[in-house]
Amino acid sequence: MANLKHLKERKKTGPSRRDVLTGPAKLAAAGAFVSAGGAGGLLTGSMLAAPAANAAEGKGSVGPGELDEYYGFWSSGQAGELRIMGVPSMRELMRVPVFNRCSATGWGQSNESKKILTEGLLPETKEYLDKHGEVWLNGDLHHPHMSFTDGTYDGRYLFVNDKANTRVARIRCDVMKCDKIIEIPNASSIHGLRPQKFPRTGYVFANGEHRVPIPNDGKILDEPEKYHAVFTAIDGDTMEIAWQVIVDGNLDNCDADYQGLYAISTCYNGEEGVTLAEMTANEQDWAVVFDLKAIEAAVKKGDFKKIGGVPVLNGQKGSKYTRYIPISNSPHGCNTAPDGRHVVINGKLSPTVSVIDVTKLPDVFADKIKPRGCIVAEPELGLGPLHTAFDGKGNAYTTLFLDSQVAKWSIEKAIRAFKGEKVNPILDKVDVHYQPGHNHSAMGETKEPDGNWLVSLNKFSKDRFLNVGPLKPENDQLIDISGDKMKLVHDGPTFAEPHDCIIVRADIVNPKSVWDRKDPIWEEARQQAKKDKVDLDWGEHVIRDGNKVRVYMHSVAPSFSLEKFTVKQGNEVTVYVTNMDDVDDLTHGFTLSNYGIAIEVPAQATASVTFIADRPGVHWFYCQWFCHALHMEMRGRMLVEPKS
Ligand code: K7E
Ligand code: CUA
Repeated sequence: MANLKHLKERKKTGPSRRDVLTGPAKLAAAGAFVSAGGAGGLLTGSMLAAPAANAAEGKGSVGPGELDEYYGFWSSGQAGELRIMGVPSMRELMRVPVFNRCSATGWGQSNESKKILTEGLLPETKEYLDKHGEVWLNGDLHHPHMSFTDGTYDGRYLFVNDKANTRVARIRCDVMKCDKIIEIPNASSIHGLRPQKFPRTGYVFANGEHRVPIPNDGKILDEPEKYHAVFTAIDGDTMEIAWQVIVDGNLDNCDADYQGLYAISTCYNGEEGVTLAEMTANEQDWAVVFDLKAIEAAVKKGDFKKIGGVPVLNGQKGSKYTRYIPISNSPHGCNTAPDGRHVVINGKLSPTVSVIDVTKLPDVFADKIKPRGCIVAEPELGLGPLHTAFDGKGNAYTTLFLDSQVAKWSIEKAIRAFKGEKVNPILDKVDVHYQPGHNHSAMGETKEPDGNWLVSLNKFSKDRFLNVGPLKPENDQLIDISGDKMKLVHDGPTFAEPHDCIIVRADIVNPKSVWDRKDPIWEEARQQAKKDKVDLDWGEHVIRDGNKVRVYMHSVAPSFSLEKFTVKQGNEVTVYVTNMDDVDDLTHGFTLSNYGIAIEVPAQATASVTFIADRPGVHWFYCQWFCHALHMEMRGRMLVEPKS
């Protein structure tokens, strides 16, 4: 057993990995580090990278060692995680597990992640999962969006939806880890999700897509006319439900305005059918507009029903809280333009997009004009318009799913054409490969779009890459939109299934490189250590508490402070590992052989895992994150005494 405190100082002053890796000028320092047997000990001669190539070859190429101008935050659909990309290089930088199980990080297994995965679930879900000893480790994450202040990204949080299990999660941008997951009551499948843009987030709006009985307890079954879809406003600071509004139709996508007055959702299945034929029978569905001020006033006054513990308002047709704007059959994407005035509703089954002018919405709510009176343009763009992105020059870029194209069009020309002028709003079209869903431009959902890059997230790659079998990657294509003509510059294969992404200026996102020891994520470990009167930071303790055993150890490369600990067969064992290395990019892990256990312990963090030690014998634990030249030796033994 070795307290590794004496190693602390060297760790603090050691160069970071990036220092060691970039450039001969730093070699002297690296040399000292190597001989000290530190984290850099592994990086000998040939493994040192050449100095960064400065000259990028053409637009969109980012040389070795060069950094991207933008962070891309990508969803992953049924893979359930968030991905961080570099734009324009389209390099995948990191994966952030959210609704999935991650073998590398122990997300879904560590006590800290399990707490986040379970504490925000509804009581009936908790009961169901506890009964079956399960944790939900699948999700369908479609829409990642950053928190806003004053109409632009503020780098605090990312919010994401889970269509599969009706949840909304929050990711802290300072550490790029999920810190809250809540299940939405009264809803079935959260699809569209957008944060309030102004004055700040504020609300996170979440569309309950499927219609179900409320409450969905089995009393109503095959009576679809009694089903409802519900729109939810979540308080993004507390991750509690602020209010819900019941609507007609199925809620699909949504967006907020730049005034803080309205949220708008697309609805399909205005027929309220339950079969495909029923759902697409009518020529028109609608977009539903929510009057935020009227809803807030009603909540304040108590003009709601409390269902599932949250305030629920009726926003069905005829309600004063909503207006229904007829739109051609099955609209899909809903995108507010950076001009702060226009919202584009994408037709999907109709070749058109409908442009709402939000300055006309007060008149719609006052019944001074018909709901359709807020539509100021409706250009026909091509087949299957799904989603629209924007540059800062008044242009919109709409994906055409069936045509496998992106159409660039002028909002202003579309408005003139709608008034009857003979003008073609379509400025350009580019082929994408193939069948695009969402697209997104740099800073394009904020009031400060950059107008240089557009990413088209294409559902099929077909022949664009080497054949990898029946299951093929998707293809995320980078398009240069800085000129008059769109120019395709990069193909990027992605695994299942990024629906949506956002592209955020790098200076807005400033994550830490090491954790703060005071971080609240391991608060339970901190409290337990206090109760056990042990040192969480530098501990090397085994606490026996009846059948429970709590093992506290710390790590400093390349050792754990405990090289062995002994427990009895059947003990419930919790292992707390604290990584006391204070160097960026120095992550350790704790993998317990043949117990199916592996957790990530990044620099200055504590992580823990609990299991029943029911297999007698010698079980090695080891560090599974490559941390040091002696990483292979970073291990120890759990000795499990058999029951006599
Ligand atoms: Cu169009 Cu779920 Cu955003 Cu997919 S949704 S494409
Ligand atoms: Cu610590 Cu590998």
